[in-house]
Amino acid sequence: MNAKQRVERLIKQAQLILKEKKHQLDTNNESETPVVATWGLMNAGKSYLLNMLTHNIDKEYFKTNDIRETAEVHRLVADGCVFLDTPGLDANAEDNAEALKGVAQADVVLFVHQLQGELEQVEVDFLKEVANSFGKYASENIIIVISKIDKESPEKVKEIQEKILKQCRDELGFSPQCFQISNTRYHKGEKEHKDVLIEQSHILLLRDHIQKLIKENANHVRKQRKNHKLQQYQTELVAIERELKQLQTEIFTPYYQALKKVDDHILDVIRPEVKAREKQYNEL
Ligand SMILES: Nc1nc2c(ncn2[C@@H]2O[C@H](COP(=O)(O)OP(=O)(O)OP(=O)(O)O)[C@@H](O)[C@H]2O)c(=O)[nH]1
Ligand SMILES: [Mg+2]
Repeated sequence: MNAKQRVERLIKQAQLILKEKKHQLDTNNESETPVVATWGLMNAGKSYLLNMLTHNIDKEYFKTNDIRETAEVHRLVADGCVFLDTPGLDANAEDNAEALKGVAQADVVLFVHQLQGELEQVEVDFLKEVANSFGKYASENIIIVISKIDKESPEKVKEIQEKILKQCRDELGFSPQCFQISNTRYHKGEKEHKDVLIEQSHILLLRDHIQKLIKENANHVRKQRKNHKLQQYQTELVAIERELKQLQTEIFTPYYQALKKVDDHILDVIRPEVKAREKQYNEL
């Protein structure tokens, strides 16, 4: 890429950032309905969980599948919230970006992790940036949901939960609430009116917790995330400005050097010659 193309690219980037910044500043978040988003690796049980939280027992509103299913953000309003289902992470870069778009709007993030062991490195990496954007609200408003607990013994679930919470504390610097849930238990419990299964699914506990959180702090969280975003834009703009200045120097340095050469030539060669001619002339 030549210098001209680099300058054009930087200017385009800056224009985009300024547009997004203006959009952020123009949006009055306070009147919006609170947003809850699921997020996590493929097949973790995100869509199934949202069906259970949004009372979709008989019919799947959010499609579920054993293979990669959700490829774009889907939304549903229920219980006074907007619920967002996002594509599973780590299928491809486009899906990851799409999922992050959903998460960027959320007041509450349900990070769904299926019971296979502690958080994978890729999950830790994804959580890092989002936890940062939540600032002091990260511990409250990012909830770790361990799904499919019907597949393991309670002891094993507890052991995995402890490991995950340690990872969050040590590697991510926040201490989230953790819910151990089973979508299938809740589904069966609702269908067959089995209260014990409903209770053992912990879905109602999670639903109540989300409602409580949203009433308490949704607006503050948005402000926090908005400020974080604005700060990020500012940092990016400063970096672009620095790069443009650097390019300016790179572009003009050869011209300055050429000019200086002409200058030096005048000083070294032409001026003495002019002086010599002047002297000759004066001696006439
Ligand atoms: N045993 C058990 N299976 C579950 C549970 N939750 C989801 N599943 C199954 O796990 C598979 C994936 O569920 P989805 O809800 O589609 O997972 P997802 O995270 O939305 O997947 P993507 O959209 O592809 O990222 C499906 O076969 C579900 O039936 C659960 O609590 N227990
Ligand atoms: Mg899904």
